Amino acid sequence: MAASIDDVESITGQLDNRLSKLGFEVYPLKVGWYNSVLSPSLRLSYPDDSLAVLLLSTPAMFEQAFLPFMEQKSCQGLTDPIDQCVKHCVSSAVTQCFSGQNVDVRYDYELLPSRMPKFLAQTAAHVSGAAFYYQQPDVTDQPWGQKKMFGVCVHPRFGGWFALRALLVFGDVQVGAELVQPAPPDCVPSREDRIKLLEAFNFHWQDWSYRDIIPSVQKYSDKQKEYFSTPPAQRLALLRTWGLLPSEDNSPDAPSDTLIQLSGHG
Ligand code: B12
Repeated sequence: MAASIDDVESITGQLDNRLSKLGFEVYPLKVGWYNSVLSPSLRLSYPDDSLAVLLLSTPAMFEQAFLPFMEQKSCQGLTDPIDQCVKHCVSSAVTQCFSGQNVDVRYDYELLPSRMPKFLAQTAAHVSGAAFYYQQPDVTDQPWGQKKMFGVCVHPRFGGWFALRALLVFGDVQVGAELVQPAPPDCVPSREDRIKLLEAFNFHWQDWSYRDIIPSVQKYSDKQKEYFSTPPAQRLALLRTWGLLPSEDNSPDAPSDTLIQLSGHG
């Protein structure tokens, strides 16, 4: 269907209505904005005018969605608890808002058979205007020689205290020129700070410092920091000490720490 700007606002509004109270933000984009910066093998196979929506989690997601999800004993099986929670929130919202419609939901942790991610979350964040993606070429006169430095997105309100979670592609919704591409706010404009940011993200990401490259309106709570700084294989044990999972002795069905497959991205 050819969609007007009102239709786009209705789609993002319905998602926002269900997901903002759980600590998520939603940003519309056109597939063409994303595809135009990628090589053909990484592009999404949808027409350029197709509508997509990027979802990210803010610091509030942990307390507003994850802990209640665990308290309701909704976590099951062998996949990462945060990934299960995000999937539960997003798929319930999509089913409730768009039942019968063709929505391709891609999560940040999913891989294609080629082992490439199902979508490049940072590229989607940049082209949707959600968060500037600072990459190696964004630093003039680079000090790192031949070394490959991973890039990092900075959100104008949350700095680095957020995670990119999913891309929803509405293959049947085509938007025209009324949806204008917003530039992501360049909140780390100086060369010196960009070097500091990329070095913190690549060499010291465990100390959280890259997340504080700009002041943020909200950060991860101490509990959330404890969770994400625990190695993925020990997170189930931590959830047990918090009383959010049955102890292994009492429950033969409890997921095993050694079998669990974890993405671990926070
Ligand atoms: C694989 C992966 C890793 C790997 C490899 C990292 C990498 N970047 O390749 C490892 C395990 C090392 C890793 C580690 C971490 N990761 Co990681 N990781 C991912 C994952 C799943 C895929 C990244 C990937 O493979 N990209 C493919 C490469 C080729 O893409 P690229 O480098 O961006 O190159 C493309 C762009 O340059 C684009 N392009 C070209 N020209 C232009 C121009 C413009 C303007 C634009 C916008 C794009 C563009 O084309 C290129 C491809 O051809 C993403 C989630 C996702 N689905 O995207 C998270 C992700 C990047 N990781 C994330 C994080 C936070 C981390 C860690 C801190 C761990 C943690 N606590 O979660 C560490 C930090 C890095 C480190 N020091 O090790 C976050 C980053 C958030 C942010 N603020 O940017 C992400 C987005 C996950 C999330 N849920 O939020 N990670």
